[in-house]
Amino acid sequence: MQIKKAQFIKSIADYSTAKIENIPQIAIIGRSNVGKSSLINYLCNSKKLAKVSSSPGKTRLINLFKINEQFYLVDLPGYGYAKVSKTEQERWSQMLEYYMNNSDNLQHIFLLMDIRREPSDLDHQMSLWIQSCAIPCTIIATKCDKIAKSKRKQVASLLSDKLAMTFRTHTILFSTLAKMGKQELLARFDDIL
Ligand SMILES: Nc1nc2c(ncn2[C@@H]2O[C@H](COP(=O)(O)OP(=O)(O)OP(=O)(O)O)[C@@H](O)[C@H]2O)c(=O)[nH]1
Ligand SMILES: [Mg+2]
Repeated sequence: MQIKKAQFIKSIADYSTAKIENIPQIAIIGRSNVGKSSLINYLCNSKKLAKVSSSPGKTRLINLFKINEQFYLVDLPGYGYAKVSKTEQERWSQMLEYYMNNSDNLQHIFLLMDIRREPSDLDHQMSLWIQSCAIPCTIIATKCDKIAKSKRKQVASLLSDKLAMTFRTHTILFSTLAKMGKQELLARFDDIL
């Protein structure tokens, strides 16, 4: 796939009342600061389509991007940012759970994992949710530029097992900085849609 057109459509606080088009959705999820917004910008050849921040917790709403007038790419709020209140964290988790249980057009989830980090409790919870909703998933190992080239494949190949995925999950090595993984990810879109 080639991304010819990418538009920001809207930010949604309450998915239950959101008016959106009946087109396929592909969602991007992962802990705060893992690189979700950067990935969207890199894929869409844009510097500022999605807001990137060095301070975690930037994306607090569900952001919808429409790609090639064909499907929505959904930037979900990052989880696990320690400095937000319990109430806010609870709100996030309800928002994500609602979305995952009610988005009938959701065809695939890209679960982003920082290649340097061990999966957190919330990553495990996310993996369980994804599997319990039976949504097909691909793991994206982000920030691959941060570890030695020789180690990347091996470290990334362990993620699926570490996240207790029942099926061996396709894993893509990715880095916006080193410009890695874009073509593989775009090819994945073709497979999904
Ligand atoms: N080294 C490196 N840093 C990256 C890469 N991708 C993103 N970053 C940095 O990681 C930080 C967070 O990136 P974002 O794209 O805002 O992360 P996010 O997952 O959208 O974060 P939230 O919206 O807070 O959930 C920024 O400082 C980025 O510059 C990468 O491939 N390599
Ligand atoms: Mg973001």
